Amino acid sequence: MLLSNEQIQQFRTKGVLIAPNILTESDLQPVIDEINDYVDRKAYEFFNKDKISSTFADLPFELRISKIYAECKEVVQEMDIMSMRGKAMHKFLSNSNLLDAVENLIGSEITCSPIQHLRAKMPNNACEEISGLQGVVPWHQDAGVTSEEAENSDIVTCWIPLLDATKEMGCMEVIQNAANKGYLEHISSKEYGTTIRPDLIPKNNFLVAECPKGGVVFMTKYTPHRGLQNNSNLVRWNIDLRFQKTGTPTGRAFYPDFPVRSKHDILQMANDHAQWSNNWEESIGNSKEEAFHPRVSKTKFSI
Ligand SMILES: O=C(O)CCC(=O)C(=O)O
Ligand SMILES: [Fe+2]
Repeated sequence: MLLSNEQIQQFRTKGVLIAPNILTESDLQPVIDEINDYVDRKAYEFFNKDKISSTFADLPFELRISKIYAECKEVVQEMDIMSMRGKAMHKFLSNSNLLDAVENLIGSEITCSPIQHLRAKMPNNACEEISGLQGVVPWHQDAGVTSEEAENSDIVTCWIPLLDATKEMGCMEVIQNAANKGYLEHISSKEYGTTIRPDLIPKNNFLVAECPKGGVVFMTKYTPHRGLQNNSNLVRWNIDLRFQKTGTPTGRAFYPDFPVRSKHDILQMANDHAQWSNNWEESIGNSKEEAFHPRVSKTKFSI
């Protein structure tokens, strides 16, 4: 869906835009069906190995995985875009309603960054220990988890809920009008993960970024944000994708990026699921991740 001039202006000045009605049910449903199939497969696999007490087959999308997770955390081990490598998800990466809006923000030559995730943020009562893509995320800028070579890349984060994301469910919180400060030093601690140095976190213009299904939260790579705790009984499902101008570094050169919209290029990987999937498989197999240097400061800082 195209953005209005007012929305584009808002993104430029505030560094964040919550835009409802970007995606339709038929854009999202194939992705949800594919995730449901994955959860179903895992449920039967674990049930047959006596790892869980039930397949929880009668529970809906927003509940089922939390019950499985409470009994067996392994269920999320391979649950991300690059490990599932599903056909519907691959197709969604070049969804035209989404790209129409992205084009309004970064122009018509668009590359899909390999920094992309599927998150099932678990209800706080699902079990005692919740971490990674299932847990809370501390204050950060996406530039803080990207290497410095992407400094000049114009990257837009698209945070896409798969059901209405409310404060109670642990939607994001964003700091508006702060992206123009550029990169803020990040530190990494065992307890908090990678986060903006606490004394550098802006003190005002907070926005709880509730977003209805079909909507998208757009952010720049310098927009400070965090993921709140899920205090509801439901799983807060979302995907977060990043798009940027083709030809600019993604900050993860060893993972596959590919053009998804262009007036000149042939969109080969966007049209070829097998090629995309193989590229991911190979680069994960080569585990070049050791070569990845996020911009986290090495200096000690206690929080
Ligand atoms: O989903 C969350 O809670 C945090 C997501 C995030 O940091 C991102 O999409 O960049
Ligand atoms: Fe983020």
